Amino acid sequence: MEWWREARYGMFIHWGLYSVAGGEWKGKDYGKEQGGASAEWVMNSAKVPGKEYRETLAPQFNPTQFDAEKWVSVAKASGMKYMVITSKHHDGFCLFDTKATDYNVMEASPFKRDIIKELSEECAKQGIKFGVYYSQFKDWYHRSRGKDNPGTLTNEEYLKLVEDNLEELLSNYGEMSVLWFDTGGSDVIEANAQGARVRELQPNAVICSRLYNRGVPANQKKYADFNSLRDRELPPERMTEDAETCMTMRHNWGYDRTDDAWKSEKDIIEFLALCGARGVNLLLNVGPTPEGTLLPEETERLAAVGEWMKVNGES
Ligand code: FUL
Repeated sequence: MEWWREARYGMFIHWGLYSVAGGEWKGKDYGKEQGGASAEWVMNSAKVPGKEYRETLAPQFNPTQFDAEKWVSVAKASGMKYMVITSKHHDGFCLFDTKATDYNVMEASPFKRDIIKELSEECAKQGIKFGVYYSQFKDWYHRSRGKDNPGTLTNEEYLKLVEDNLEELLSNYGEMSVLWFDTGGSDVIEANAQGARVRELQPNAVICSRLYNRGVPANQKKYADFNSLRDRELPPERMTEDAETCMTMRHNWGYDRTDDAWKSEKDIIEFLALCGARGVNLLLNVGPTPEGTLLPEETERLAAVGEWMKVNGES
């Protein structure tokens, strides 16, 4: 945990097929500022069947301007010490080369570049810790959700997919420093098995408490290394246990075409300072465009934090 405790500030990246939709489906806005769920939830919000979602968005996912070197440099210059990207969000699409499903960047999209590979290698090169977000429980594409949403896999097959994906993520990308599981609804036995596998394959990786359901008592969260607080949640007093909160720069986590609720540079810096004072790490989110770029509003804010960090001797 040592590097993680010292790191304090990292980059969160929400990127996937939903970035192409940009919070809209068939001309209707499903982004959070419209009172709906966040943009990366569009598949669920607009009740899009898996096949239709894939056939509409995957052929359009071709972010030719993606440049891992740029993203990692921007994070580093902002004083960030680690990076966590959505390897598979709730829509089930894998941003990495996997044999376990063909619903992935190499086979289902024209892009055919392993995003996790490019970013992990660049992070290693520039000395930033690299980790992945992986939605182990919610998967609206693969996992059956009843008669109306059959999914492509049975529950048993789905658990095997998670197992295989973890094996790949933990074996094929060098050092994996963070496993950011999300919204565990799985039972404790399942979660423990997944945690144990992480320990086996990457003993130094740090595991997010969202591997477990929120209702599980702390002493049963066997493999949770740090407590993931809610979005922008901070305790009133300094934490004694390892904790992290996350925050996005506007309303939505994934790219949204119309969201202009940008937090100011001052808001972000003050929140980061407060996180430091309360002993909580901050994972600050960007939602890159379908072309593969960070938005100017994001890079400006990240640069401003970097300046502040320098002036205050933080990086
Ligand atoms: C939540 C997810 O449902 C959101 O889409 C986002 O990824 C946020 C950071 O975590 O559980």
